[in-house]
Amino acid sequence: MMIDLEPVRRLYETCEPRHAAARKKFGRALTYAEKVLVTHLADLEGEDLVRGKTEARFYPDRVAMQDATAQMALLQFMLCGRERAAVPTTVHCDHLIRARVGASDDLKNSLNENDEVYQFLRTCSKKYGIGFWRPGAGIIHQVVLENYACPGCMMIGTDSHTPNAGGLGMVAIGVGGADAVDVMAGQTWSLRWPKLIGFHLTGKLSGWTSAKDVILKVAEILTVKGGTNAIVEYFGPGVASISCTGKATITNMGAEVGATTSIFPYDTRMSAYLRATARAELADLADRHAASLKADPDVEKDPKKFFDEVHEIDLSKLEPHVVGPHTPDLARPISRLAADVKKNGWPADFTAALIGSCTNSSYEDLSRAAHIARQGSKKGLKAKSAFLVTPGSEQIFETVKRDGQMAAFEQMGGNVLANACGPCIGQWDRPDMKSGTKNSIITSYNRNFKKRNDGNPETCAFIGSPELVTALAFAGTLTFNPLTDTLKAPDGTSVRFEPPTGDELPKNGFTCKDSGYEAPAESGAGVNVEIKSGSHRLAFLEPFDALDLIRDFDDLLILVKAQGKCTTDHISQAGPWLKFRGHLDKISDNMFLGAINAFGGAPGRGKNLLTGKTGESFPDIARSYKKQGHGWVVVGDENYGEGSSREHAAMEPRHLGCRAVIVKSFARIHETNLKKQGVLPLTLDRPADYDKFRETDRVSLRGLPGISPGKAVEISIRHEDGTTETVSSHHTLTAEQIDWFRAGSALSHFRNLNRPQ
Ligand code: MIC
Ligand code: SF4
Repeated sequence: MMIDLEPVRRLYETCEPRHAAARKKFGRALTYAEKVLVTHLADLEGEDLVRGKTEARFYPDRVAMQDATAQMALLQFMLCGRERAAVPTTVHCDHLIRARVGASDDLKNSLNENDEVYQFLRTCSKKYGIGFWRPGAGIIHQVVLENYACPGCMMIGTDSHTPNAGGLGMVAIGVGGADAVDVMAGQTWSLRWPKLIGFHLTGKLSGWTSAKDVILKVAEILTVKGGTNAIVEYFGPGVASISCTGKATITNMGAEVGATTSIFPYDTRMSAYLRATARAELADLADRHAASLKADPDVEKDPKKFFDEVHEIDLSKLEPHVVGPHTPDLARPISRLAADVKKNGWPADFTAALIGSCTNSSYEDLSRAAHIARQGSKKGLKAKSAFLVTPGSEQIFETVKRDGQMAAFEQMGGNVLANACGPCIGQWDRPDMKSGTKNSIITSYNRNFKKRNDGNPETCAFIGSPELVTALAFAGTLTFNPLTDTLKAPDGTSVRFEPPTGDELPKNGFTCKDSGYEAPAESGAGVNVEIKSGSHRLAFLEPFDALDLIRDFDDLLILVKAQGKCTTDHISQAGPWLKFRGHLDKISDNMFLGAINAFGGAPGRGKNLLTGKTGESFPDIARSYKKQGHGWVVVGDENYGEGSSREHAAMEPRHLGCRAVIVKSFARIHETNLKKQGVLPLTLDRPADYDKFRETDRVSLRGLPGISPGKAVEISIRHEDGTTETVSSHHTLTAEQIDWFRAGSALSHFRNLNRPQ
């Protein structure tokens, strides 16, 4: 077993007294999410806990990081002066592997291409007491679910899909690297005390309907920002009909509604999963404490008293769904897809079908998809489009290889990729498709923003369950509804698929000869972390300097006024840029390359207001402003910074001279990342004031020396014609976060505090 049971035993023993104290404090029973939160609070008695308003301080039990975000997190951790990570921490190499030809060649190429980065991560892990999962071991969230996720525990992870572990009853939250550094440095970690959204599940999953369809429906109900600063908690009789890995699919993709995390209560399906993944002792322990690992009985009796919002889904009536393109909340049942595709003129025939990813690569997922694959192959059908499979971990790969699911995919023409993120994060070399060509693809992944998978803005990406995607792959068209339609087999007969079935867990147990885990050194004293001078991939960091709160915030230029969706992919694209994740200056060359400027022009380009030149790239303009000592701001729309946890989307602007980001509303992780890096996140009191900002304006932020929690910040906008308008905005900085802002960044503040006197 990869986790130490002793701390879990101690935690479970504190549950009852802690929960009793919290019931007393709130004067009512507790939901399950609240139970886990209160057992991890730094000061249950002292904290003022107002949902969606106050910040609370926690001691999480564990940290997980993936290679693309761990580089920056570890570069920051190295500046903290600690010898070892204060809590159990792991690093997972999954994002940097390119999908080109197939698992073994792609892995070999990646080891060559990324050797320097992997060596850095490996030696850092060794030195600082961090567990290291080498390339090919699997995708962070699958590996965590199989080894570290633990009911009733709390984890933070430098990836927005960390909530995957909520499928095993854990409060698991996605954060930027600087937050991970707090926890690894033994400090408390703070989070806005979340609102609670309850989903009451009734009925039973059956037939074609899968866990994926539950979360696609949730995304439709809540939309991409409906979960912001809230935990989504599932309860009700329907919960029992969803396997543990199915629950993880649902909590994983809760990131797509902006939720802080999502969680299911502990149950027998979780117990079975723990036992199947060699954690029987943990299952026994959790079984004994089961009452602490679910909501109090009163919650289900009258949920409206406990949740800010309650929604119902009857699983027996839920149809399989498909969402997209371009946003995960554009949902419809499969029965309406054909008409929708036609109406909107999206290409009906798709060019690739992809299954797997951290969201949907469990044994059950692949077994159900393989059942469909076998039905088609038996009738002589082959996939009509490219069909790519990414297993979530080495353990899954070896097990489905042994049990025949892989062979079923290969027989229908599937290509098995490495156990890694691959096409899901844009690491997909697609020789078949020139950028700019309009086409559709369908995946079982979780994100489908423009350019996400193959860098092509003209690719329409749809998302559905792996079994549905597999069935569609035989048809090659989005107009096929496998629940009602038939396909023609080569012998002229018609083929109608039976609803998919598949084992939840392998009858003969999981198999894994080489998990890919490397334990850290007992003592890191002799381990040297090196970065080659002149490296293009890695560079040591310098903490950001403090700014002058009057002078540096006056007469700012507007670099970009982002129009519509501005996700972290728009701010700092992944794909080809992932290779510079450890080199702040180099990766800053991708800043805002996907952003649509409200002032017109091609995406990623704007006007240099100092030279008057138009059509320059945003990084070039920002560098020129910085060189001439001009600070700048970003103006943004709703849910600005939606999507991933990458703190590069905050560090790059900070590095190139951004002082504030002024928006209609923020996504949670990105707002925190901006605070951590010393960029002021401001929300307009009146969203319509967004329209007042013009391209040639000068923007001044008033009263910053006196900035304090809850105090408004006045924004004065001077137009080119000499007129001035003032708009009001608010920030959500706490007193501690104001200290970060004053110091230049959270890390600069930490170093000031710990500087030898
Ligand atoms: C993603 O799914 O967008 C990523 C890539 O996993 C990111 C993290 C990153 O940008 O490295 C996330 O979800 O946080
Ligand atoms: Fe990797 Fe995609 Fe999962 Fe992000 S969402 S961790 S890129 S598989």
